[in-house]
Amino acid sequence: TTQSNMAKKNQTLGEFIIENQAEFKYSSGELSRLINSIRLAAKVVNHEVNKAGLVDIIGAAGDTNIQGEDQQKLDVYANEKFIQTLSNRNIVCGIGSEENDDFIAINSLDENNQNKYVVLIDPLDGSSNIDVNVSVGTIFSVYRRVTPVGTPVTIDDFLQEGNKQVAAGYVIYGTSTMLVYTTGHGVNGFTLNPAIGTFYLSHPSMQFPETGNIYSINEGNYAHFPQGVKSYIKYCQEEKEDRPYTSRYIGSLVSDFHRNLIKGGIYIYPQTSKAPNGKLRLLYECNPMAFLAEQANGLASDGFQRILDIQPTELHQRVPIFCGSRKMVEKAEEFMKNS
Ligand code: P6P
Repeated sequence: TTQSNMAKKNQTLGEFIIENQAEFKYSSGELSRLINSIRLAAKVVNHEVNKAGLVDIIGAAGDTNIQGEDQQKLDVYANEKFIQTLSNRNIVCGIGSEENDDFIAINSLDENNQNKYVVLIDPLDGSSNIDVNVSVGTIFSVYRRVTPVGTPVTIDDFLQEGNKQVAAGYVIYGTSTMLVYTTGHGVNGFTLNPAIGTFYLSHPSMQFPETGNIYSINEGNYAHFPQGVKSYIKYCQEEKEDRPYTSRYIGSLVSDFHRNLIKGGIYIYPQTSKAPNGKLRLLYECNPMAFLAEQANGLASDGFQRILDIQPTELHQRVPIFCGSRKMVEKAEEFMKNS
């Protein structure tokens, strides 16, 4: 973390972005404008999420997305808001979203389109939790395009290894609404003051504790886990040294990740019989969370290799993920490699 990340009492997100503009290397302020548009969309979506139970915005919109999941109206709403905000500001040349089968090219037929960023987004992850008033989140991932500016954006601009990300983060719509993001210079958390619609730097330079005693996994799938995962779960539960650990599983990736980032812990979504490649998507869930994890001195792997080194092959592909406190991920990988 650089000197400029040192917390300034009550610094706002706007001031933080300006102060750290210099760190967005090669960026002519576009990346700052991109983060600002995420900030705006987050406030708009937060407003709807916070009153979800009050208006007839809940309930399946009748469609299903590519994942075959019921599309809740709030999913659709959040997707539209983020796409609209990112498109209107003429900052990105393409968007890939969990809610859209194919990527969206933005003004790519305009040969004057000098925009060099593409964004991948899960507009409302864990949306099935909305009906039961459990925290949900938005996850985003930003790359510099690989095709020349002024030409149509292609799938290659989206299928980049996670180690090429220039920014990544999430919004968590929880007991408070926070924006947590990185541009490769550490992880910083901003809390929204809804009364005035301003995000304040509340968690400067966030770091995973080296180890922890919380493991997050859906043990309902135990019978179908790989042996290495079964052995690691038994390791977490045995009465020895600093164990047994505590099992905490909210069923909302952003919430489980955020709690582990603050308290220490590991989140695992391994392969199961229903999900032979795991359930979480590489491009707009695992890669952004892996970038954040590593920037916060944690780890993220598929059990064997760094998530950030996986070469994507298609927009909605799924990978298993083990992420969180360094020592806990290393231990889980030991069980995976020796099973
Ligand atoms: P399961 C929510 O649908 C999600 O994508 C993540 O937010 C969450 O961690 C996971 O799936 C929960 O999946 O199979 O345990 O219900």
